[in-house]
Amino acid sequence: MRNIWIVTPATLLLAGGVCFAAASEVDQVGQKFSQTALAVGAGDTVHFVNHDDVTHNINVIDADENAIDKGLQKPGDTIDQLFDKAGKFTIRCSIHPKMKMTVVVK
Ligand SMILES: [Cu+2]
Repeated sequence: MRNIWIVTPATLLLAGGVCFAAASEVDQVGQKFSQTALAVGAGDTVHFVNHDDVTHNINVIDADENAIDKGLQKPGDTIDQLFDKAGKFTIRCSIHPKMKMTVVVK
């Protein structure tokens, strides 16, 4: 009897032990982030989803206080941020100063 192997790209990735990028979601509800801290791997993307009925904003601030302003985020909008380097980042909303969370990239 002959074995038939079906090789898909996913099989190759798993067999090779290759790390591949993942995505995480953070919700904005009640003018808060759904978590205060999130750990991701370098190369991962975080989706910030505005579930509120007010406009938010995403600022990504690194350990050297360099900020990336991702702009205004209307209700229902998603802002994606790729974290391609290791480090600790603070996420803030410039409209609601109490909205703050940390993303640790390993
Ligand atoms: Cu906000």
